[in-house]
Amino acid sequence: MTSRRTLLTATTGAIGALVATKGLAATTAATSGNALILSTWDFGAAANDAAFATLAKGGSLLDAVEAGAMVPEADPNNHSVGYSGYPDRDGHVTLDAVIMDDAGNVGAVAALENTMHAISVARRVMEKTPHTLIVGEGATRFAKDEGFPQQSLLTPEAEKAWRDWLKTANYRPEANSENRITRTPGGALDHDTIGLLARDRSGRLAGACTTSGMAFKMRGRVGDSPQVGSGLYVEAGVGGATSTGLGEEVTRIAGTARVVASMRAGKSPQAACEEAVRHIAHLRGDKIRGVQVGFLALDPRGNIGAFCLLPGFTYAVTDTAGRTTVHKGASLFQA
Ligand code: SD4
Repeated sequence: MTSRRTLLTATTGAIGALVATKGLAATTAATSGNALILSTWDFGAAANDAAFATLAKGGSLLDAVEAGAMVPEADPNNHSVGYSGYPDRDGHVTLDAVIMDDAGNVGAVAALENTMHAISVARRVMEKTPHTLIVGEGATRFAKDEGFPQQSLLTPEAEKAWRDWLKTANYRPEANSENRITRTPGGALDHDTIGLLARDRSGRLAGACTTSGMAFKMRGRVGDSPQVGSGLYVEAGVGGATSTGLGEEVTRIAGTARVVASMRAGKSPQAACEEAVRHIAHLRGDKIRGVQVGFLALDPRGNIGAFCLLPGFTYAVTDTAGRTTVHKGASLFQA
């Protein structure tokens, strides 16, 4: 397999410094037309590498995005995807995930408990049931019945964060907590959803999105991530899109369906992401002050789009040679 290393697009050698830098760096041109795998946030780099390795071994696009999504799901230091995700306000870790190919095959779970790899359960929904989305107790039972290992997903660190949060019980999602170097459990409401898009050399596409959602959310709350057309949408010959940030703001505009619709109508992936972000701003005005939403898009030729409301959104791109770079997304607002 090609040897690769992760490159940053800033002059500094650390993500922390990259994120701390004010201003925008629209770096899509560096890889446009050559992207194979695209994912949200800096930690997407490791997920992309797993996805690329899967493709290199002859795996399918679905295999690749699933393998990528499984990386942060298993990471105990990532507090908003899979194992060790921050719980809801009642202390339950609940996971949301969706997987989709460009032929309209899709599976999703929401409010899943006790299974680390929500993305694999979502794929099982797609492959073994007549449904596209199973939620809550039914999803949890389905995963158990399908033989997925059952365990508590609440780590001591996440439990402590929750208990600290209970002292104020103030639900106030913070923008870009993903990129903090020092995460303060209980202080920062981390929300590190990973959304992945991948294509093969013939231009077929697939995507995956997995999260534990907003930390300390209401019990039963489902965000954008597992909802087709909000957290993820993929369409043959047109492109795919995924989202991150405060899910309610994505869901109310069916964000990724909108991005792909714009691409279908002829917009570039970049213009399509920008249009969706501008629409949220137009629709919501002052209500989205301090709120982050980011979209990524990939077309069948490997052109990418990335745009967000606030500075601080980062994303990872892997090109056809397997080289992975981390970029800052251009934003509508400066702060
Ligand atoms: C949610 N969109 O549950 C997710 C959270 C997220 O970066 O993406 N955070 O609302």
